[in-house]
Amino acid sequence: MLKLLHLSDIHLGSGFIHGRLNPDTGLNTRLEDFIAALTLCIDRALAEPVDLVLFGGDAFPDATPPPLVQQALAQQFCRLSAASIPTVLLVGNHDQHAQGLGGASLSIYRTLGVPDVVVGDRLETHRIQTRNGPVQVVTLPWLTRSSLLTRPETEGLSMAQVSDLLLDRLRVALEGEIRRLDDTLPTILLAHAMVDTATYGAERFLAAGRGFTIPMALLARPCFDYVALGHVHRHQILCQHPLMIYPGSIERVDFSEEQEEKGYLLVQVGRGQATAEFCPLPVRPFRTIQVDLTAAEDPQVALLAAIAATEINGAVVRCLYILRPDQVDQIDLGALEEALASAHTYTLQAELKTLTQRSRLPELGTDSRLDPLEALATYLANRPDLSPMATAMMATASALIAQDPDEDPLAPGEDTLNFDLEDLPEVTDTSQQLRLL
Ligand SMILES: [Mn+2]
Repeated sequence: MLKLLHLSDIHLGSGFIHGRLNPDTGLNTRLEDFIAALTLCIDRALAEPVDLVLFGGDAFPDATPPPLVQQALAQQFCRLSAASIPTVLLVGNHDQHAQGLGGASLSIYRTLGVPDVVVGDRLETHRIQTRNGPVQVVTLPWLTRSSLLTRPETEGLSMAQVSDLLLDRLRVALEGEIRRLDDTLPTILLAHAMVDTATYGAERFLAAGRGFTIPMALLARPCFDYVALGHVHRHQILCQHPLMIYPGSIERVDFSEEQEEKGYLLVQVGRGQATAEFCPLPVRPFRTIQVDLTAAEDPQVALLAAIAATEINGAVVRCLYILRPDQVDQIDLGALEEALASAHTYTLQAELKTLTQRSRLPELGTDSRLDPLEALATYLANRPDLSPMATAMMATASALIAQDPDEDPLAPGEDTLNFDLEDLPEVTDTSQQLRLL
């Protein structure tokens, strides 16, 4: 049996908005968090030690990470290389360069010839010699249309037809790899893919429109002893035979991952068998405090109570509260900031809710056709607050409608909208002000 560590979706360098500057290092604290999570994965691989490390793709937010971030990742994977632990780095959608093939942010490891590091940027089979014998790893990086189809082939086809054609191509290409496998060796498929039976999170939006979904049956082939997946940030087991697992991301990329446990997998693989153990990582908590204060007698007290009831120590916190416009003055932001001071970072997001909703004018039903002047008259009849300017508005509207469209509507000498702003009633309600704008 081989022992391997499977991790995925590092996204090193993302989520800075949830961090702050660490004055001691000059780094964003979220970069430090992500590095710490990755360091724990590599520590474990070395401590076991495992025979092989599989990375399921999405090392960075994009294919051109800043040198500082690129180096932070390299420092960790080079520890495996130094310990002669073979590592497969698969290319995810975030690692690919938008134009054409190659240039993926992980290809540098191949260019530099880093010992024991294999880069999976195409569909191919790697025979890898580990301390516990040989293993074959089929790498299936994120596929885009251009990696399997040419433009003339897709011309005039619908999205669904293109998708079917892509899957046909993939089926044939994968079949080719499978036929060349040595069926006496433990065999692993390492794929960065959106599998149709998975439960998605933010990655669905992050990858919008650029990829395609692969049916599970296409990957769940008996020739594979373990299918190591990447791309979906939520850890999940998709299949038992063969064992097919997303380890998920190693840190929370955004609030959509607030409830998800983060970690990596320790997997034992032999020919015809595999078992996996999910190992949670102690990552920074995210907390959402959501409270509707519109019915609260004292909104400040209610909001402070909601904050006090939440474990915010060292967490990334967002505090969402709903207020009536007349309650705005009752909120003391300074006191809220004080109450949130033990959070790692926090945001306060207030939403104003006007309780008296504006009703649609029954006279302006969808079935009746009104000319614009009639519509304006009906509107003004329902807005007594606008009565001081009603006559002027009607006159101006008639003039505008009667006008030759080529003429300057406000040319000198013509009637202009003429009324005294002093005549308007004093408006105190914010919602009324907004309606006037
Ligand atoms: Mn991905």
